[in-house]
Amino acid sequence: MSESDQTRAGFVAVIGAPNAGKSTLVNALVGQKVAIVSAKAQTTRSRVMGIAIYGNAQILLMDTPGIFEPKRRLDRAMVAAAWTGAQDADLILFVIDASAAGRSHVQRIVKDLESRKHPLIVVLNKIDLVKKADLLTLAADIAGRLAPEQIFMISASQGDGVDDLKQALAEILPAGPWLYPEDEVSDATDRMIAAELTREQIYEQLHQELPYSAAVETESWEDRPDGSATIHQQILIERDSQKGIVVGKGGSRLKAIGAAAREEIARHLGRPVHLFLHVKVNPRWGDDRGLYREIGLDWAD
Ligand SMILES: Nc1nc2c(ncn2[C@@H]2O[C@H](COP(=O)(O)OP(=O)(O)OP(=O)(O)O)[C@@H](O)[C@H]2O)c(=O)[nH]1
Ligand SMILES: [Mg+2]
Repeated sequence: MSESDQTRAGFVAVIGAPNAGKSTLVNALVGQKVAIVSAKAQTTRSRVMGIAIYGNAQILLMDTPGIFEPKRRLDRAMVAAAWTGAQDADLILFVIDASAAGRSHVQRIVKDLESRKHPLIVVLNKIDLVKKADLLTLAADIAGRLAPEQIFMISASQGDGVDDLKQALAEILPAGPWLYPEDEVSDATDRMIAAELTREQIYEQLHQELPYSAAVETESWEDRPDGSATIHQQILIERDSQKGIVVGKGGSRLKAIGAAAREEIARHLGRPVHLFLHVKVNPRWGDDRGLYREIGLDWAD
């Protein structure tokens, strides 16, 4: 086998501050949606693997929750999941929102990465929002402090620079057999993805603290003889007073969340979906071990 026939495969941990564009980038590299995205910070709650292929390389991208100063148990579990993802990887991909690079939690991650053991690629994202001169200053600062293998300037949402980055990742990964079937794009089960797609609508359609106080669980799933799926999900919220907001006037908000989520889930599955949403108040869902397991998080003490 010649050198160019040699397959490559490896894990890339995609880390960064909340809202940097990590999940957007993972979706862009994979070429389809495997991770949910929102304009609000702290959207991703657990590690999700997206699988991208470039030439002979299988790039296993670990999307991780944003790294910030955790307060609640859920926050601690999320940040722990991000750093564990980084430890397990062959390469760290550090995504920085170039328009918000001065923020304290970004600077904190830079500091933490100074003593890393892993090879590092830095991505300056959202270049569509930043002046070229500022971008070059930022790149020089990061190069001086972290000495990464490479720095890329991209726009994940517009696709600029994504292909060059993908090629670089493919070239840096170790030689070895592919670790997943070639048609697989994610390690998440359909049950998990369906719950995430409903949660994405909660981030999209509800505001203030509500998305952060909500979790979604797929309760039951029935594949029907006509090829459709009947899915029941529970939206867990922390307080009685939040119920009215989620349900809306005459049930209108819950209906809109359900309609949009159903469409997304049906697109993901490639078949019709009947989606039933139930709202349940549970002030202690953030302390429910079973739910952590369901969403793929380790319990944090
Ligand atoms: N202008 C611009 N916006 C972007 C770009 N990439 C991502 N975004 C937006 O940034 C917001 C956050 O994107 P996400 O992909 O959810 O960010 P994340 O880093 O995964 O966030 P967490 O999961 O909360 O840590 C969304 O509104 C995206 O549409 C970009 O290149 N340019
Ligand atoms: Mg995310």
